[in-house]
Order: sequence, then C-alpha cells, then structure tokens
Amino acid sequence: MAGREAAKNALRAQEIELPSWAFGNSGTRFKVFAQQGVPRDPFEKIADAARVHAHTGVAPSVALHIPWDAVDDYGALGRAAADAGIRLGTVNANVFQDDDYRLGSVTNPDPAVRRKALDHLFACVDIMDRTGSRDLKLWFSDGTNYPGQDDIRARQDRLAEALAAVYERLSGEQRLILEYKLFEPAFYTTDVPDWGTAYAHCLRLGERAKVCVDTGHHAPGTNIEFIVAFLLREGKLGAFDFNSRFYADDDLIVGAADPFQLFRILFEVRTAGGLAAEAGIAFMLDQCHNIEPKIPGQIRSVMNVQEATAKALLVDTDALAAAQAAGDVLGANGVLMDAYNTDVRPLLAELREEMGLDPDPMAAYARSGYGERIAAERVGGRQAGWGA
Ligand code: PSV
Ligand code: MN
Repeated sequence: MAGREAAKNALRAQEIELPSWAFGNSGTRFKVFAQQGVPRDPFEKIADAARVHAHTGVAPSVALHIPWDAVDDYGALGRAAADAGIRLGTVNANVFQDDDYRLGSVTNPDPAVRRKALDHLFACVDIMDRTGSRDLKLWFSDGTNYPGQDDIRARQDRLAEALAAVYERLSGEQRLILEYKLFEPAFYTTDVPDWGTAYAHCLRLGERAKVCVDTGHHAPGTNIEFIVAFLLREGKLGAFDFNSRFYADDDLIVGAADPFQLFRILFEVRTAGGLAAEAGIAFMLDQCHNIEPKIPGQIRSVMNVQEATAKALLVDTDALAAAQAAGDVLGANGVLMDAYNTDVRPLLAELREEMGLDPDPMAAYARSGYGERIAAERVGGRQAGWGA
C-alpha cells in the first residue's frame, strides 16, 4: 500500500467547493419539501457553507448561481464569506428559467432571445470581476423535443458564436467551463449533450476553456473514468460537478449510489496529477438534499469525496505498473482492489485531528447546536429554493 503520510498531505491540500443551492429547499417536479432553518438569502447560504468547512476543513469555497444568488453588493458578499472563513468560488450562469428560453437560450432561433442570454452571460463575468471568481460555469438546457423542430447544425453555429463572445470577454486567469448533459429538460436533442461536443467547442475557444464533468449527466453504464482520463490527457478537464445517480440526473449525495465508481474516477485524477492545485481542476459538488437535512448532507458528501480520494491515493502505483507491464491481469486488478477495500476512516480521522478538527464531522455538527439555532432564528422571510 502506498504511503499514508503522502496520502494525508494530498488530502490536506484537497479543496472541495460547495454549491450555494444545496442549502436551499429543493425537490422534484412533484414536490419541493420545505425544511426548517433554510437560508432566506445568499448571506445565510454562505453561513451554512462556512459551517461545512468548519467541520471538514477542506471546503473553503462556495459556488454561486446567478440570479439565485444575485445581490446588490458582491463586495459585501465576499466580505461575509471571508469573515466566515471561506471565499466565493465558481459563478454558475442560469439561462434556463425564463419564459423567453422556451426554445433555448444562446441557441434560440430568435436573435433577440440569444442577445438576452448573452447579456446574462456577460453580466455573470461582470460579477466574477467583482467576486474574484476564476470560473464561469455554463450549462445550457438548450435543445429540442421533436424531430424537425429546429436545425441541429444551425443551433451548433449559434452556440459556437455565443461561446466565442463570452470567451472573448474573459480576462486574466478567468476560465470558461462548459458542462454537458445527456438530456433534460430537452428530450430529443440537447445542444451540449456529451463530453465530445463540449470538448470540441472548448478546443476551438482556447486554453482557458475547459470541460465540466457532472457525474449525473451520462447515459446509464457510461464509463465516466474513461472520459476523465481522456480529458485529463488533453488538458481539458476543468471541473467536476459531483453527485450520484441511480437512474437519471438524481443529484443525490456523491458516492452514495456507486462509491466504487467515484474511487475509479479519482484514481484517474490522481494518476494524471489532477489532485495538485496547479492542475486547476475544480472539485465541486452539485447536489440537492430533497429529503435529508442539508448541512449534514453536504458534510457527508465532502467526507465521501475524501474517502474515495484517500483510497485512490493508497493505490500502490509501482506495484500496479509492474503488474501491468507483466501482463498480470489479476495482479493489477488486485492492487487496485486492495486500496479500494481499505478502511480509510481511521486515516481521515487522524488527518482531521492533525488539522485541529473533530475526527467525526457529522457528530461534531450534531453536537454544535447550529441546526437547532438556525431553525429557531430563521423564521419569516422567504426561504431560498432551487429556482429562487
Ligand atoms: C444541470 O442539471 C446542472 O447540473 C447544472 O450544473 C446546473 O447549473 C445545476 O444542475 C443546477 O442545479
Ligand atoms: Mn451540474
């Protein structure tokens, strides 16, 4: 088994970004369940995210979704984050919740709607200028529901034009991160349905355009670690949206449905050097806690990513390479499985103690009384929800 100390050092440096929307109410199209203590504004979402960081020590940033997290003063939002011990991270653009976008946003056949969508994307870059965010994450719900509804290639042209305009607007270290998704809400064609489409657009745009792999956005059975390995090799993996799924884009807690898949993905990241900060890969969560409490849901998610990362770090890569070179199929597989089957919880508990944290973040949060406090204090006002 590879070195415990080296593994701990890598785990200490790992940063997992939290989605602001995970703290708001969420649900399905059948029902959004309200929970007690849910934030009423972006400042309260930041307070909750900071709480997750306080207990895990590895979640120092929170991603914003605009307009859900629109505020008058982004300087004040950034200061609130800093005071709480975290920072503002990725800006996620939202061009999917306006009536004008019924037939698409940047790929809409109507130039006036395309202009409106592009203006929103520019406004998101303006926000990044104020928050100091590095990444603009773009996910488009654009697509069609019926064969013949629109010209597939023309939509690609419109998409390319919008992406080029946004890319042009970026400055300094800012990056454009393009997210793909197989289907939903469009049911026939989706304009960015897969990694190949996202990759091709990013390649044309340039160095600071990268792909986001949302683990819930593939057809069942897709080998996600292969996609990850390929994008890493091409220097085009920019971010993860971690979550897990049983059927479609379920947005459940990462590692809940298939912890082995999460390990395999993180093993590819580790062996390609993707855990190093210089690799520039954003490890983000993109989840909704529809029925479980949200803050512990996020704590558990962070811990699941850590556990899978720890196992990936414990793989004895020398032994693996030797077995691979010798054509030892079962030996190579055995090296990988030895690491996967290791109980890394004691190692992570030790690491947390070294970081001055409680070794059991879930228990520490439960003891903290924070959940009861926000339930008592956050009365009145309008609870934040997915879409508000
Ligand atoms: C789309 O399903 C998505 O994964 C995108 O990342 C959105 O921004 C996010 O969900 C909203 O929850
Ligand atoms: Mn996503």
